Amino acid sequence: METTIHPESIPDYTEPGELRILQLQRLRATVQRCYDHVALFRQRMDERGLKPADIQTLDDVAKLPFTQKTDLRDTYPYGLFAVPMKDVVRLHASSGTTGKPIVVGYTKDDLDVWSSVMLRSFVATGMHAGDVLQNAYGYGLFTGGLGAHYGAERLGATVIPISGGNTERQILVMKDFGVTALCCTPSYFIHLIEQVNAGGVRFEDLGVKIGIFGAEPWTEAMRQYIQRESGIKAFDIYGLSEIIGPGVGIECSEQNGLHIFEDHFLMEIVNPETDEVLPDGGEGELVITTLTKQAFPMIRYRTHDITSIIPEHCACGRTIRRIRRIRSRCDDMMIIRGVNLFPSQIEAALLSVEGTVPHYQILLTRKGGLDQIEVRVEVTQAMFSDRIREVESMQKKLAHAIEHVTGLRVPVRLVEPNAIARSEGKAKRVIDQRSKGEEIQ
Ligand code: DLL
Repeated sequence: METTIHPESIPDYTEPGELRILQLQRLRATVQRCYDHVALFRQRMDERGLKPADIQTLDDVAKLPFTQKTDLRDTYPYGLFAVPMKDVVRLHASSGTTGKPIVVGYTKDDLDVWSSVMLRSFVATGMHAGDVLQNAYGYGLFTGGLGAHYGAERLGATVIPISGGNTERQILVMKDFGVTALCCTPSYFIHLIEQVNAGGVRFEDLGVKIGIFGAEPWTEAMRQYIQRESGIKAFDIYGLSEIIGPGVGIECSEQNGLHIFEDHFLMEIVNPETDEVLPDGGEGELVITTLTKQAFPMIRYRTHDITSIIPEHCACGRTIRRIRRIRSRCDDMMIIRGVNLFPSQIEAALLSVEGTVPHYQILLTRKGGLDQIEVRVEVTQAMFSDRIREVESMQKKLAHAIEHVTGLRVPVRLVEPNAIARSEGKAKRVIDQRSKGEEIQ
């Protein structure tokens, strides 16, 4: 597919040397701004005897203190803002896992940068002015809806601000409004495909060509499933509220890694245990420093997302670097009988077996002081009504596929169609009942 070059996407083609000069200039300005306006950051710099002027090269970023999600909680709601509230024109929030949300703020310039990186993201997928985008990311405090909205408008696409949920209406709009591109979470898109098919319509007859999916981990196997079942081309988009929202990075027509908009976001990969910075290619935790954010700049933010930088140039011609799709969050890693296990491994294994639909949940319990795991997988109606023996053989096949990928024998239980709750946003794949006492099922 040929990539359309929109005038505003030109920075993707900056010479690498030029980019590094720009990054250093912006890094130094960001560090100075944080030092001057964010008490916690200044205190941490002072504790290390560091001054903003000590940042002389890009590698000096490693001297700076990390920022953690707990820092955002501890300074709730506005303690890390670097501008007075009169300059903050928008707030978003992401629901933390415990208690209070994380609050993030934007100046007018921040919103401008956000629209610009989202515009570039859409361009990378081959979208242009004239495309009709069904924006099924949630509007509201979640960054997905409004982030995609303004980027697509800026591109000149027609945006349908339908938000998440209300599947019947989503389908009606897809059928009647000439939709050519759609964005939502990959798990919700799978639900949409199923519901379209249930109404007797083939998804590929709808006219949707491009899907922009993110906000949760998904695998290459899931992409293949989506593309096969829907006939669209599916792109992975990455971002997080603390950095800007969606638009930190996106895949291009090569669909082989996500380009990070490095003129706005400086990336490092660190070993999550030792905090050591890894060379390009090493897998570890993505750490991001914002280079242009005004209201809510982030220095060395620990994303908890596991990936690696792809050292090779991309065939699409962009010189900004890529990361591999996010494998998992560090906190999603399960340790079962001493083996590290990621939900994405389970997903890839399940999708390698025909006859399942990619609705699954991983149930963690504790028995006799040991962590137990069970994988629940939905099967198609046809499969479910088959004889017990066939269900058993399917369970075995799935367990075998998981063992092949992970080296672990994991019990698999087939459940009836629709037994696993559908999400309109981020899917909940892991149900952790380990803290609820023993043997609760
Ligand atoms: O999910 C922003 C977003 C909206 C991204 C729409 C893409 C599309 P948060 O709610 O703050 O923001 O969640 C951020 O979601 O740290 C990752 O763990 C996960 N995540 C986001 N995109 C991807 C992706 C939005 N493409 C957290 N692959 C991040 C895997 C993703 N995980």
